[in-house]
Amino acid sequence: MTRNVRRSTLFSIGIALCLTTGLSADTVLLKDNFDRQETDDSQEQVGGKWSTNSKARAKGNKQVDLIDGAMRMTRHEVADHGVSVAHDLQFKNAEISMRFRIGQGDELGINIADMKEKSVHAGHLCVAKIRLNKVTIIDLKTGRMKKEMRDKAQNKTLTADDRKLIKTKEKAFPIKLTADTWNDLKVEIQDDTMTVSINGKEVGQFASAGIDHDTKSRLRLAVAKDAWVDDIKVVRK
Ligand SMILES: [Ca+2]
Repeated sequence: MTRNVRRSTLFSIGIALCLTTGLSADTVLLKDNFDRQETDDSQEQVGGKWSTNSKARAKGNKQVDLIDGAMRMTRHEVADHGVSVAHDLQFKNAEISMRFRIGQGDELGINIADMKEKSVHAGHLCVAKIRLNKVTIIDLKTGRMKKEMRDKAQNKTLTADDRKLIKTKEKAFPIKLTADTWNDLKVEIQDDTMTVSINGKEVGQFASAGIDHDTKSRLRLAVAKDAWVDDIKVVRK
């Protein structure tokens, strides 16, 4: 057998195996049930390859705590930014699921970034922001986190047209959740479309160019004040 024939035979066998066993391209990138405890509870020891912004933004104060088998993220009073808990993962399309719990007036962002993307501030690509009364799906890459837009916003020089453009990059959906109660969340990213479901029901979906980014590489949980998360799973599609 020539090398090419052998190679194509192996390839055919591979395809046949995939077809007969029904294997798909789905890969579990992350699965964490937070059923562990810190070795020193006074320290921030999240484990599971998570990183936080407590050193950079909260003078090293503990903001992320493992309690009752879940992860609680609480903004420290000295912090100059919301809490961010990040995990590196590579994907274009994925299904991100978790259980979450937020309080009155609070907000949990499922934030996707590519730290190598230089056209935007801090790698921001897209986000699903969850509040008790509203879910907002935002294309940050071609919207408000695009460098020039963000610079203008910082300098307070956004024009009416800029604001109009930014508005087209996000969509909000009304919901009604109970404060301090666990909910199931699913965020699906498929090409340019992000879909959010809560407690098994689709809340809404939004399509925009920035969501289509090929090399997503970081998941960030962004918390305004106080939120709990458990049973997080990310599957690459
Ligand atoms: Ca748990």
